[in-house]
This record gives sequence, C-alpha cells and structure tokens, in this order.
Amino acid sequence: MNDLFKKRLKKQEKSWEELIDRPNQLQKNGNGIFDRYKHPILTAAHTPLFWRYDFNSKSNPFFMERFGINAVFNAGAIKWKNKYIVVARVEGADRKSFFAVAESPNGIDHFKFWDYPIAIPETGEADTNVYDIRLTEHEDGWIYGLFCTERRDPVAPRYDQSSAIAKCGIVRTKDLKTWERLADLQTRSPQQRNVVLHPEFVNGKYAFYTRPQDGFIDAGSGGGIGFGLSASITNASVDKEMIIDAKQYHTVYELKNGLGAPPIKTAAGWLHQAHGVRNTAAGLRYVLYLFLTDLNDLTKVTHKPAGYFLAPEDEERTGDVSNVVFSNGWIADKDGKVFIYYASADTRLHVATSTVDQLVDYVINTSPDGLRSATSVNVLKQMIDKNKKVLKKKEMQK
Ligand code: M1P
Repeated sequence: MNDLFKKRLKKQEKSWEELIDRPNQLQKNGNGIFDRYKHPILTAAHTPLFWRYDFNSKSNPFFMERFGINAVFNAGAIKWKNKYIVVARVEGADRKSFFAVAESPNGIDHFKFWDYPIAIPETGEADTNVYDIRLTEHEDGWIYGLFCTERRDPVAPRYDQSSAIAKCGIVRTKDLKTWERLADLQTRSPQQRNVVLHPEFVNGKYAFYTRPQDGFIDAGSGGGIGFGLSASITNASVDKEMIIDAKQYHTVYELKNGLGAPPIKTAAGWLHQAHGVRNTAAGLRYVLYLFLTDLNDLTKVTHKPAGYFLAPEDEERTGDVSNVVFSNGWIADKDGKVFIYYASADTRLHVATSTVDQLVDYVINTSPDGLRSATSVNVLKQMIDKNKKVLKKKEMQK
C-alpha cells in the first residue's frame, strides 16, 4: 500500500464517519406547524466509501473515486422493525438513479445506507431510469414500492434525445431486500408520474392516486391528482381516473401537482401531502402543500389551506434543480409524531417533524385559497380584527 493511498483512505474514512455520527439539531423559531433541522439527513457524501472507491491499492493506487455519486434525494419512507427507513433516490455521476435503503434509530440523524443498493428486476421493457419510490404498507400484507420508470420515447426522431415516456413501475417486498417486479400500471394517460398506492382496499380493489400528463415535463391537458381503482395489483390497470385535486390558475400548483406519499389516516380524514409547481422567470418552483380527504369518500377534498406548507429556504434553494422541494415519504409514529422527508433542489434529503394534531389543525384552520388578492386581504383583515380584540383585552388587564 503506497503512502498516498493510505493517507487518502484515512482522511476519507475519518470525514465519512464524522458525517454519519453528526447529531442533527432542531432549528429554533419554527412556524408552529413543523420544525426543520440544521443538517440534511442524507447527501451524496453519506453513501458508503466502498460504493465509490476501489479499496485495492494495486488496482487503485491513487485511491481515486471509481463510481461517482451525484445526489441523494426524493425518498420513500416507512417505519420498519422499529427503525426509520428511507428508500432514497441515489443518482450517479452518469445521471442514472437507483434506490438504496438507509436506516436511522430516531428518524432525524445517524442515517446509514445498507451495504447494497436495491436491485429492481426489469420487465420485458428495460427501464432507462427509475426514481421517486413511494412505499405503501398495504392491508394485503405486502410492502409496495411505486416508482417512476422512464424510457426514451420510441417515436422520437433521432435528433431528439430527450423525449421520454414516464410510467408507474410497481414492486413489492416483505423484507425490503428482495423485491418482486409486477407489471407497470396501465392507465389511459400517455404518461404517469407521482403515482401512490392507497394503504387500504376500496370496494375490494386497489386504489391509486395518479398524475396523468401529456408530455414528459408538461402535464399539458392532464395534470391534477387523479384517483382510480384496479381489481388486480399484479396487472394493475386503472380505466377511469377522476381528478380529485386539479391544477389551478394563480396558485402554487398552477402548472402541475402530484401526490407525495400514502396518506395518513386521522380521525378528521385522510391527510395528504403533495407538491405543487408553478412557472417563474427563474424556472419551475416546487413547493409542498397539504390537504384532507373524507374518510369514506377518498375523492372528496374536505380541507385545503391556501398556498404552500413548506417551500425552499436558504441552502435548500440551490442545487442541481434549484428552487425545488419534493417529498415522497413521511412516517407517522404511533404517538402522533410525524417525520416528513423532503429533498431540496434534487440534491439532498432533509427531515422536518410535526405531529398529526398540528398538521390536522393547520389543514382545518388555515383559510382556503380565495383565488383573488381581495379575498386574501379579507382573510388577513379578519385575523387582524380578531387579534386587536385579544390585544385590547390584554392591555386593559395590565
Ligand atoms: O426536478 C423536480 C422534480 O421533477 C419531477 O417531478 P414532477 O413529475 O412533478 O415534475 C420529478 O422528476 C422529481 O423527481 C423531481 O424532483
């Protein structure tokens, strides 16, 4: 072993261990709805050194990276065997994404990747890229992973090397190690992304939240969060998609939206998290928002606060795809604590914590979007009037 190899190996090992052992810190002065943490929970630098470096000094005398990792972001999440599990989208320097499990004892720090990434079996039609897995612990006893499978558009002319078709791939597992690939979801829409499986049967059928879209980036005449049923999961097919949460002019989901993760069942209804996208002079801006649907009628949105719940802040604003927060995983503990795993700028993964009670309070008691400046001013005026009374009473009590 040469000196350079030894020195570099030691240095890399030290900084990797420090990173994995680094405790996270709750950020003070939150908005009362959720709390952010100081450090991202996973980045490219968290991936094991033995993924990136050849540890043999003969074949790698410079201790050089042999497999570059570009980013770790959009993760599905699940509480499993008392561990907080995220299945992250890991993107190599070659732009290909794959899935890898990382676990933490407390959900906020010490996330460590399992030794091997997940090997997703392919169907007859090979996947060029797979990403954004949503994990659902279904009442049928399986853990399902619904993800986006992307392939080049077969009818695109040769000069066009970016047109793609996005579909929903489906895998299932009982141990998070061996994954069985099922047929891709069939729908009438030419493209699908952001598909989520509901955890319970609906009328004896599997229920899917979809996001129909015309083009690979543009939702076009599609868009909105759809809902549909399929009798089978091994050959899942949704004939009728009903839009339950449409995109809308001059909102944070004007251009497109998509469901984030399986909804959390609460006494007040199914609690959903989603991302909304609007266009700006600086490009697309992705934010997260929440809404509730009726416990018995999953297609009925009962409460939806105006605007966003979580938007990019500080370092979250910049990265490979700046001005983006995206979430496809959250965990609700039995005691009501909620861990929201969100990624920023398609680069790194963060956690925010809250409780079911806080989130439900937020969704029910925040005014809906009145869709006009005048209605926003009216909401604000009512709040000011109400607070003036409280403040006056306080003043009089002095
Ligand atoms: O780059 C931002 C996000 O873009 C896509 O999301 P959507 O389908 O809603 O446009 C996805 O590629 C997602 O992974 C990515 O974070």
